[in-house]
Amino acid sequence: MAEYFNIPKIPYEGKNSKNPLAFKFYNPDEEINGKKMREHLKFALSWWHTMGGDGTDMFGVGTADKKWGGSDAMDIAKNKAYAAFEIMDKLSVDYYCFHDRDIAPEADNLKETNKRLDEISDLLKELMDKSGKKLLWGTANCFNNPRYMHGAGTAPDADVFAFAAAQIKKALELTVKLGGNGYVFWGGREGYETLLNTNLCLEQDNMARLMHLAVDYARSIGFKGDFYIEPKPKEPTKHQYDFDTATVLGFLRKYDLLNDFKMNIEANHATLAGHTFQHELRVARENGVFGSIDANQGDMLLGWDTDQFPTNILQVWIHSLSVCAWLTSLSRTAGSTSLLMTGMQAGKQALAPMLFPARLNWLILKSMHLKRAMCLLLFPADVRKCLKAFSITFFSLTDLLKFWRSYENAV
Ligand SMILES: [Mn+2]
Repeated sequence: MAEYFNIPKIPYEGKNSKNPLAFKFYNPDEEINGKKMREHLKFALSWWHTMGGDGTDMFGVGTADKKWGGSDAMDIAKNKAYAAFEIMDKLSVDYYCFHDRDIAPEADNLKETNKRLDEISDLLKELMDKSGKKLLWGTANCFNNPRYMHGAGTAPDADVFAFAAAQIKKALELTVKLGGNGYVFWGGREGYETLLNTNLCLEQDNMARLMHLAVDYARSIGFKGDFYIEPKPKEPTKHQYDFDTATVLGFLRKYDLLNDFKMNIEANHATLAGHTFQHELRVARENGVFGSIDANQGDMLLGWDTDQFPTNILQVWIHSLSVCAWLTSLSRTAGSTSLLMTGMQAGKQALAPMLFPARLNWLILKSMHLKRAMCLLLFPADVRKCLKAFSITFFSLTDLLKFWRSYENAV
């Protein structure tokens, strides 16, 4: 089998390693609190960004070759699968996630399209059996094809709704076939541009109807996992019905979907909604709907979803607090600093791959001597607010500085 990535498997070499292609902190099989690092948080490769994203933007065509040496569409799809399993192995990533259209290209009709999906999912299953890699979640791409220009579940056209239902039915079958832990709804076009031609209530009734159909069908074919909604406030639609976690919570309660759905929270979607990622994590956690996260970051100088790799070490640390507080099942009033510190330690390690490229930011932070007074002066207002909230809720100032010092030593 041809090799797609001309690099060796990335080893763990510890914090003193000078090898740029080595993990300094993430040691997948190291046990922390009785659980391996790779089991604390399950990292997943996204098929669309990693294997399919070719850098296309509004003003030009793609600049990265993501054909993986293939010539026709099905060739490319197969090579993509081989390449994905190679890079997952080399990076010690145990899970992947996909939209139906990421793994196999759409054909002229539904029957042919589904045949292609059967063929590629057979290959994926074979590669999974060989490697032990797993599917985190599956989803259907109900936003690319022009038929979805006015939405899928919220489309004002019964044929479009029916097509979306059929597409989701197949995506659920694939998710079950590949043993996926979850199934995601991201409704990029489930929204509106103007109320002058939109029946807002009917559209949301229809979207809920589609979700109930999906849940009923999935349970009937043995799907035991969670459904997720990925909130996003805008882009491509101006007003999206799943604006943020609080909005989605209201929707789930209204339509009696809370038993089956949780949130898949993305950092850059949170910031587009005018929130911090931490806010979204906290709202989800405290309402019992914290499901999965997309740990990216946006660019504060841009107004769109840039899906960047997280490089702000302080932000990542603050986000890890939310995740770890959840992992250790701490309530806000428990006040058990030592338990939280243990949780944070585990989380710091588990999130280490995210911290890996952030060394430069960290060096800048270090030069500030980590004095809280300095932080208050130098960090943006939302970070100051977070620090203040945490120091009141969980920490004395001494604890906070102690943790930062141990963190400084670790980095
Ligand atoms: Mn995004």
